[in-house]
Amino acid sequence: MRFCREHLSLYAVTDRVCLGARPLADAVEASIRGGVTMVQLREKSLEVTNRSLFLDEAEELAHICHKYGIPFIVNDDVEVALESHADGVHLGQDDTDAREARRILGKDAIIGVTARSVVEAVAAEAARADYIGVGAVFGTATKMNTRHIGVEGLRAITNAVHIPAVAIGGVNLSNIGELKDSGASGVAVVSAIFGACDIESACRELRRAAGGIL
Ligand code: TZP
Ligand code: MG
Repeated sequence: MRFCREHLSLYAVTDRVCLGARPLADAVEASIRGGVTMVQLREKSLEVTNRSLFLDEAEELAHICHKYGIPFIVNDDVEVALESHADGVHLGQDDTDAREARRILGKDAIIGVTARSVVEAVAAEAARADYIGVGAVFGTATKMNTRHIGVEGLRAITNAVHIPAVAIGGVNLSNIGELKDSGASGVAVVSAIFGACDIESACRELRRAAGGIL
């Protein structure tokens, strides 16, 4: 699928801890009905303990996202992205290099890279990443050991590169407005989506608010 910066408007990143017993596929479908513009499967424990379940989930989510015409991205694992027919992969600084991921997935793949500093952002752009994920912008309980860079840190990074940036980390309805004029093309959200009781309406409100920051 051809990537455009509008796909970053409201980027849902999955988390099974937030979901509890609720089925992942239902949650993702509800998020899309609520207006999510791109989905990432992020499985921090399964990727190590049960790769075949990770692949099954990726295939199921790829199918759902494609039914609604939005891109589906796999966190970390280039092989799972390839085998599940995902549209791309999101890579941290310790994951596969973006150039290597592009070689494996092909020129049309969507490659995202986490950037927590201007240096990392400039390197991601040089490696032909399609977008950067920048954060943690606000404090977050979802990811351990992450530094909180603030809106100023986000702005310094978006000013340093031409590729689109998505803000991640603690983004919710009450702070999303602070991202106006930050240069972000959208928000990547975990707990304010998948921890919500009503995922569809949470996404509808976040999508409306995300429209206000651009
Ligand atoms: N990368 C930086 S912060 C974060 C990731 C994956 C977690 C964001 O989760 P939440 O619940 O939206 O704060
Ligand atoms: Mg990673």
